[in-house]
Amino acid sequence: MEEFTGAFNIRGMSEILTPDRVRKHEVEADEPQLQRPPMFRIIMLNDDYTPMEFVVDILISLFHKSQEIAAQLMLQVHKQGSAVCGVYPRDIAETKLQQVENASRNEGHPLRCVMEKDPGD
Ligand code: TYC
Repeated sequence: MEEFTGAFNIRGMSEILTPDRVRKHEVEADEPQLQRPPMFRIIMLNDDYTPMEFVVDILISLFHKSQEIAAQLMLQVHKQGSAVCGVYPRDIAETKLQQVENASRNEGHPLRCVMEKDPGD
């Protein structure tokens, strides 16, 4: 008779089985999930030409800020030169940079962001 167990955390299996159908040798004990990806800050940079309204629109559409927070952030960048507008895993951060660049160039604006590893991460 086969031995069955109700344990979860099944690895390398191509199909999902209900716990009572899983053979013991196919199951590993639960392990703590300690790994998470390094995080990167997107820093928006000021320039003298991009219209304020366009920056606010970008912060709403690409960084999911509310109208009010977007306006505050835009003014922070305008007055202080830069501000963090989001923190993401590397590939998402790279995509955001590209999206800002594409949207800005399409409209003829020089708006730019840079990314840096989150120092608090
Ligand atoms: N400084 C720009 C202006 O006066 C506005 C601006 C704000 C541009 C934030 C870029 O990231 C930026 N029109």
